[in-house]
Order: sequence, then structure tokens, then C-alpha cells
Amino acid sequence: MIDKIHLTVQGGRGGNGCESYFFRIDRKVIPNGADGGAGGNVIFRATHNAPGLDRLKVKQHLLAPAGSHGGANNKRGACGEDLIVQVPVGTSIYHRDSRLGIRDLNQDGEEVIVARGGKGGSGNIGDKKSLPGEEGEKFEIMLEYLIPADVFLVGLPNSGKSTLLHRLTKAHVEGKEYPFSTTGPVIGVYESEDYRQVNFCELPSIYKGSTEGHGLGTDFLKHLARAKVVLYMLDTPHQFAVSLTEGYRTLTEIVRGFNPAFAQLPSAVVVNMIDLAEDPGQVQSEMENLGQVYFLISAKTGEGIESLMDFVREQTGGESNA
Ligand SMILES: Nc1nc2c(ncn2[C@@H]2O[C@H](COP(=O)(O)OP(=O)(O)OP(=O)(O)O)[C@@H](O)[C@H]2O)c(=O)[nH]1
Ligand SMILES: [Mg+2]
Repeated sequence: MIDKIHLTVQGGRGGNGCESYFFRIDRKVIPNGADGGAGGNVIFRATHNAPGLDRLKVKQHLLAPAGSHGGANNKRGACGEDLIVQVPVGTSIYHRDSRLGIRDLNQDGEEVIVARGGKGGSGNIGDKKSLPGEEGEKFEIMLEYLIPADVFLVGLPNSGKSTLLHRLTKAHVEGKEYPFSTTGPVIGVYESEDYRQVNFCELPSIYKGSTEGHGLGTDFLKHLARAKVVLYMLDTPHQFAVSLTEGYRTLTEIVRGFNPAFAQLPSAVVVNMIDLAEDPGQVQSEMENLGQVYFLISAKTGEGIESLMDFVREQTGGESNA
């Protein structure tokens, strides 16, 4: 999945104004050249149906159609059509050099004019001077797509994130016996009894080696910028950590190291596979000592998931992110 691309966008050129004269029978010369039409704008529109940004990679220079030239006999040039570029909901647009934000497109149907078309030149009608059309605005821009989910599952390898996501959202993911089976972010929509939707996203697993370039790296953590809640997933057998506590510390340290602001996001610890715990009481007391909001669940049997979802609903209350 490509989630960052550079593009050049340019509004259409305005049509030229026309210089033309009508020679009346009484020999009077009347200027009748019309104005050129304005060039089309380049507009970015967010939609849920848009394919990823990959498609835009093919054409890196987007130019809106020009306006038509003005004609004789007072015939105005037609305006150039707007060029509408569909991007997925969750796309942010920046000026490439200054990194200044132009707009975050977070709603279906939201749109922004990024480069305006040039004005059409005036014709010589009414004794004006006829002028050429203006160039359209031209900008170098950067598009970045961040997954617009409310709840992100961040966890150790094989901790059961896919299994939980599948159980809650029927997303097309399956829990697999081997670690790192999820190689890119996976999105699923949970629908509560009151028909409110909560968007979930499983991120690929992280563990101690991730920051040293092992596993799948950490680049995907950038998507947390849109999170309302982060669920840190651990598993009672703690295959990828010395202990649950150490596993939790590893996860939060990696996230904080990636972006200190992410440490402030609302979060909870989810200890999965409680059905496999030899001593659930011991797990509970270890979590009490951690001093964080925690849930003991089994993504397999469903145990504990109801109270986890009460918490999620409370944290994501109000409107969904997408
Ligand atoms: N007993 C038990 N097994 C579970 C539970 N949750 C997941 N599993 C199993 O644990 C294995 C790993 O589950 P996944 O859901 O793939 O874990 P993940 O965190 O998505 O792992 P990766 O993305 O591959 O790193 C699978 O074989 C699941 O069937 C649970 O609550 N109890
Ligand atoms: Mg997975």
C-alpha cells in the first residue's frame, strides 16, 4: 500500500480574449471579440470508494482542461471543466516544500480546490484591450493517507489481534498459528446494537526487534495519528516477551519512540488468551500492579469481550471517525 505520494497539480489555462471587429454598413467599426473562458480547477474529493493513492502514482502531473478562446461576434469561450481527483477518505494534502497543510479530507464527499484555473482573457468588446488568458495556479503537493480508524490494535506477534478483529468485525482476516502473519494494516467495522459503527484497525505486530529493523518495522505506526483509542495486545503465554509487564513496556516504548505525542492517546491493555492462563489470578494481580486500564479476554471463547467493548464504545462515543 502506497500511502504517501508527490504530485504536481495545475489549474487549466484561461482562454484568450478575442480581438475582432464588425464593419457596419455605415462604415463604423465595432469591436466584438469576446472573453475567453476560465480554466478548470483541480479539485480533490474524498470518497469511501476511491482506490488507494497507488493509482495517482502513474500520472504525476495533473492538469485541468483549459478554457476555450473567446470568439468573434461576442461568443464567449467556454470554461474548462474541473478536474476532480478522487482520493480515499483519510487523505491529507500538503504543500511539498513548506509542508503546510492544505486540507485533511476526513469525510465522504468532502472536497477542496487545490489549484485554481486561470482567468479567461478579456475580448475587445466594449473597446477593451484584448488579452491572453492567464496561467492556472501550479503547486507541488504531497498526499498522505492515514487510516481513519477509531480503535487501533497494537500488539506483540501472535497475541491474537487478527482473531479479535475477525470476531468483532467479520473482517476478512484469520488468526494464524505463526507470528507476523498480518503484513499490513487491516480494517474492520464493528456495529454495536444501536447501529453505531466503530472502525477498527489491526496494525502489524511489533516486538523488541522491530526498532532494529526486524519483523515488519514500525513505519505503519504513523496511522495512530487518527486513533481515538489504542488497545495494546498481549497474550498470556507471552511468547514474544519475558513477562506481560515487559511486553507492555516494550509496546509503549516503541510507540512513544516513534512519536512522543502518541503516548498521550487514550489506551488500554488487552491481555488475550486468558483461556490458556494457568493462573488467571496471578495475571490479574500483575495487571493491577501495572496501574493501567486493562481487560482479560479470550478472542477465541469470547470471554471478557463485552466489558472491553463497553470501554471502546465509551471512548469512541459520538461520531465515528470515518
Ligand atoms: N487459545 C487461544 N488461542 C488464541 C486466542 N486468540 C488467538 N488465538 C490463536 O493464536 C494464534 C495467533 O492469533 P492471531 O490472531 O493470528 O494473532 P496476531 O496478533 O494477529 O498475530 P500476527 O499478526 O500474525 O503477528 C492463532 O493460532 C489463533 O487461533 C485465544 O484467545 N485463545
Ligand atoms: Mg494478525
